[in-house]
Amino acid sequence: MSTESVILVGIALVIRLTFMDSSMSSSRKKLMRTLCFAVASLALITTTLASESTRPNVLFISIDDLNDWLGCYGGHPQVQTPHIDRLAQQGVLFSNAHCQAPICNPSRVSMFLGKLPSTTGMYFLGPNFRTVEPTRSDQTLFQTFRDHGYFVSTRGKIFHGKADAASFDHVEKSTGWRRGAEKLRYTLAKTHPLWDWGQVDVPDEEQRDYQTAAWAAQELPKLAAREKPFFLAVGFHLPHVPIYASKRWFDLYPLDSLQLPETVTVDRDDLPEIAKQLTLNPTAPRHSWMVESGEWKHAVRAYLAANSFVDHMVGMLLKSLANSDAADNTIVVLWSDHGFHLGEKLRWAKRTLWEETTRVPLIFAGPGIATDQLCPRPVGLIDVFPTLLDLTSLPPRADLEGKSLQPLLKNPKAKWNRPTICTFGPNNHSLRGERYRYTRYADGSEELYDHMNDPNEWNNLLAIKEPGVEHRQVADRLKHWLPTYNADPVAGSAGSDSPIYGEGKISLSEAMKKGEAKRKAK
Ligand SMILES: [Ca+2]
Repeated sequence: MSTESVILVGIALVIRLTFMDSSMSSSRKKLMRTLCFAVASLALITTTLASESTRPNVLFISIDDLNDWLGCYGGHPQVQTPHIDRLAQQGVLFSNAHCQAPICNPSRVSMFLGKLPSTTGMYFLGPNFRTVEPTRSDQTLFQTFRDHGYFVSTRGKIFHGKADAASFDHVEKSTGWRRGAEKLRYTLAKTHPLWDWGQVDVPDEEQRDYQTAAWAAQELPKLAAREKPFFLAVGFHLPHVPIYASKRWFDLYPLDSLQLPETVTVDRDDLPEIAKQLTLNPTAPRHSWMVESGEWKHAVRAYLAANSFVDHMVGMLLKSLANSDAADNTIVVLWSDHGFHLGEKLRWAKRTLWEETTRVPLIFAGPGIATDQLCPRPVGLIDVFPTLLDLTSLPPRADLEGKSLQPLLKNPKAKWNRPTICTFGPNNHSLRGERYRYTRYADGSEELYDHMNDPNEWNNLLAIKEPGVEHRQVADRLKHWLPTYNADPVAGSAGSDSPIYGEGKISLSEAMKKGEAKRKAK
């Protein structure tokens, strides 16, 4: 019986008693009325408690810097990720999901606060959102679930940097091996010290991400046995640089048959200058170096190996959940904070407004969600917060800028009339609709790509002096969705790693020193 029906039954009984047998003495009537109120109230309390303890749990799985190189996303023809592929079959895979910022911190802050970077001014790697206005006192996704009776627990990389204390009932400290100062594969003097990849001779069980997965797998049956519903947030660090895995995972991808991403040498010729500058990350190796040094295939192989290793660990979590009492009452959400270029558009890493960076895996499975469905509608990580409130029947929050995906989780072909947006730096926005990507930079220059005919975004349809009327109309239609407010970067903003914002004016070796000093300071 729902809370509403209990209230209605209570009211009905009171009315019935009010007009009951007139022969009954007035004191007796009063007593009956009081009893009736007490019964109705007790039923109401019991029902409310029951609905709290039967609310679905949430298993929230984050994978850092994971692009579409998953079997179910088809981003690389050789990648092997059987566990994530199976999860997609059990739920809804969003094939056109995008982050709201193309680097860790602002992407995660936007997702967890449910606000756009253009609203908060959080555009770059720093500062921490708790140290600045206007986000200092914001209530995160996790806090909201805590406030509604959930036990919220976490381990691994969920926030960029330290876990936000107010967000969790329990933060389990990471343990396990991670690459130290030694280099695995190459020594290019002028890149960030984290930039490295290769096979490691360290058993999987000893590695950091594995220990995170093993802990979470042990924790799930315990959480399932609790009276309160749970929200477990598990964050994997791989395949973020340094990209490594053990021999078992490298052996899946023999070098001699490895396929590399498709590129065209003139790809960047039709880009506005601001696009070239914005994406000129001085901490990553240049694509030309990757090709000339012969390292391209080694990095691609390491990324594939790391993805298969992470997939194995996701499998550990899903197996534990399936064997637990919470199997039928848990929503699983798997996502990444942004994608990653491995040579596409002649670039490496993130910090771009192109498809390989903005597109992210996003999969939902569990109660109330369709199974084995692919949803092509353009959605964002910012939509996850309102969706989870909806799926768990928690009250909606008016301050959230995303939109609940619940209609699409029931019917993945349902109508959806809005594009999604990704922002890098103030007033540089890229809108992704179902077919087109439209990008407008702060200086007014533009890009337009037709994904039906150009999935690699090789041809900027607005680069020619007089673009066709049809393309101009598409751009104008999408432009309507650009934010009208663009917050200044918050105080202490840093970590754009772009020449546009000054930081790129330092030389590559200075960038490297800066990175090393930061690591030592930790
Ligand atoms: Ca990241």
